[in-house]
Amino acid sequence: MSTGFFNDIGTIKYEGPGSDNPLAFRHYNPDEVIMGKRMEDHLRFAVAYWHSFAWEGGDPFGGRTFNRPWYPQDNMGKSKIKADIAFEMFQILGAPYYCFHDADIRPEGDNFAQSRRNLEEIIDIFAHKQEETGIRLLWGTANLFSHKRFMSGASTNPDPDVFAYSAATIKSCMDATHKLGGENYVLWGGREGYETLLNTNLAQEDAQMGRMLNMVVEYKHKIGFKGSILVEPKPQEPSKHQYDYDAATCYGFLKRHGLEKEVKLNLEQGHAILAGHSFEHEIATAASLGILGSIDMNRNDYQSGWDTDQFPNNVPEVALAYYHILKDGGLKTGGTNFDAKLRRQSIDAEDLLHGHIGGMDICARGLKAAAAIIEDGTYDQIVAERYSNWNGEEAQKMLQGEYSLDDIASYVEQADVNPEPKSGRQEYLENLINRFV
Ligand code: XUL
Ligand code: CO
Repeated sequence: MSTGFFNDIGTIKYEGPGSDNPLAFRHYNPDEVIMGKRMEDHLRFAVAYWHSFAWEGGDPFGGRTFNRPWYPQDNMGKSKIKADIAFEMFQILGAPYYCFHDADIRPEGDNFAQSRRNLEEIIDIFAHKQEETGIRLLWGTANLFSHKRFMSGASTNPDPDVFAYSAATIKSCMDATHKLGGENYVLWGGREGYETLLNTNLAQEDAQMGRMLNMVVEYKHKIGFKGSILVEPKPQEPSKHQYDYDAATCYGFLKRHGLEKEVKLNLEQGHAILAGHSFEHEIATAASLGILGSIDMNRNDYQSGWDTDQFPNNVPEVALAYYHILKDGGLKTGGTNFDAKLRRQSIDAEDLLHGHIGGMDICARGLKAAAAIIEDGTYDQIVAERYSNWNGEEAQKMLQGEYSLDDIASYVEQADVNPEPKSGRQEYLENLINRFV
């Protein structure tokens, strides 16, 4: 039964590129087969509960701008209304997945046990709704950054009681995710970092964070959770410096704590930009290290320098992201989560639909372009050719460690090795890629 929140708008349909209906898809066609797989199964879209249903439209200079029937979000009755409308929106959009933090979906209790009971009550409702609608959970996570108890970090807090409270919260969120058949569990280190080095012991905080993630992995195996454990890199905001800075930094952390085979990454476009990278840099880096898990597909405003969490609208950027994902074999347990929010002036219920429809269409265009690049093959061939001399016998011996530095030095003199520079062909490659995007 419709809640009426979306004015009884029916499900959004694919109408093709010529459609001028703003409430239709022009490119996202779930059943269209791309490289042997349905588009829906490639993209695995998820709606983020927090931005669409918990965030009230505030910014550092002003409060709530939205008016929603589930405000104030401080009691179970309102949480249930919010759940009804959230699942209605997932269905209208035809989004196969959603994601949540504990704090998005339930009111905070007077103590930990009450908060956990509130969570469990809502999880039972979600389980029922999932069964009714076929909508699934892409990932669950714990909000270990909003409440003031986490102001100095969660697992990296100088107070062991906060570490313990965080561990208990993560356990309850892993239980909830497991119960709902979630396909991943995410840890974003919201305040796992520092505001000033003057009060911070880096080695101590690294040990705490490493122990917490090891416990998460131990618990995953204990309960038989089959999904992936994902860490989400971000360099700063809210903290001045966050330890999970970027993909490469996270890999170092995982290696240091013996977790590189157990944990993968959830990469966010906006976080990549904050770290001074491109999104495709983060994706390609994770893929090359074997730890690409899932993506948060939301961009930042390039002028403001903040994590503005906007819906994607740049096809060339999105195409390169999906190119590297396809080359890595696709998203597997991961998905395309819109960790994206409306602008605070977009106060209508319908704006929530426009944001997602546009994002889904942009991703579909990016995916199609990426597939076309791969199917054409010219680009891959040029890159392969660039390294092709490494296939030679002597080059392979150098790479495999059969020659030492002095062996190679003698060879260079004997054979009078005198390399001729070759063009990197950047402009040619840019033009080639632009043929597809
Ligand atoms: C914050 C962010 C989070 C994580 C989940 O920048 O991206 O929403 O995705 O905690
Ligand atoms: Co995110």
